[in-house]
Amino acid sequence: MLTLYYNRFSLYSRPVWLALLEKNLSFDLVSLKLNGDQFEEEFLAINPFSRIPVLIDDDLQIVESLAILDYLEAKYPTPALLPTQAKVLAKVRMVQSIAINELLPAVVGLIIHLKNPSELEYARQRAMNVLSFFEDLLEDKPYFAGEQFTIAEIVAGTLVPDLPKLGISLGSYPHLDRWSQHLLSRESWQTTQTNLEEFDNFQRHLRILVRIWQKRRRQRTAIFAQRNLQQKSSYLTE
Ligand SMILES: N[C@@H](CCC(=O)N[C@@H](CS)C(=O)NCC(=O)O)C(=O)O
Repeated sequence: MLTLYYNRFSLYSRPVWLALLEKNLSFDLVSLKLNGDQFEEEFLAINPFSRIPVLIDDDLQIVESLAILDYLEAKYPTPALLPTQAKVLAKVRMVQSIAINELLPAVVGLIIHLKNPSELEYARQRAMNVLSFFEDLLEDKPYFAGEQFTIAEIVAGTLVPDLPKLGISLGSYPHLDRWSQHLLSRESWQTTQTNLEEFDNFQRHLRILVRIWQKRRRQRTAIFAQRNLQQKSSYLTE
């Protein structure tokens, strides 16, 4: 049985949730409140890095969203979410990495830097740079891999459709706009997409992130220190 530890608003969890739905797998969802659940002993035993998503498949525990997506593809290959042709695979992997490494931090920046004009502008330009790159890559194809829906849609498609809510219109990116509208109409997106009110709450929560990060850093320091001490003493007594 598959179990996904997630949170509805987690930008890293949503691609995994979408992949499970797109692959028509049956799974249980366990929602974690990120104001403390991630530091509970029970969860730390599953993920010592105290982050979601985590996927459990019988006796296997997998952390890190990209590792989970690869696992799902290898273990449940139908429908395939990765192309096999080298050139097309390279495009899909590029979109996936750029979405996570460039667009996701830009989205967070657009939300948290409302009162810092230079940081906000950096986030805006960073997001638009990604959009231009994606627009050229997509052209007039239905999906980044051509006719095949892939992980590129699953990862970039959790971020691009929300940009208009953050003040970046897709009007200048007609291919991405059409692609985004199509994704929003899919059943899996309808299930996982946050409505406007939820998205506003999510933004408010992220804006107090700086204070939350400091608190989490202290909590993580204490947990890591205790874990490292236990490791050292078990080594000495062996
Ligand atoms: N590299 C990890 C990042 C996961 C991550 O940072 N998840 C966030 C939620 S979106 C989290 O669990 N944060 C908990 C915290 O900051 O304490 C992945 O790809 O799975």
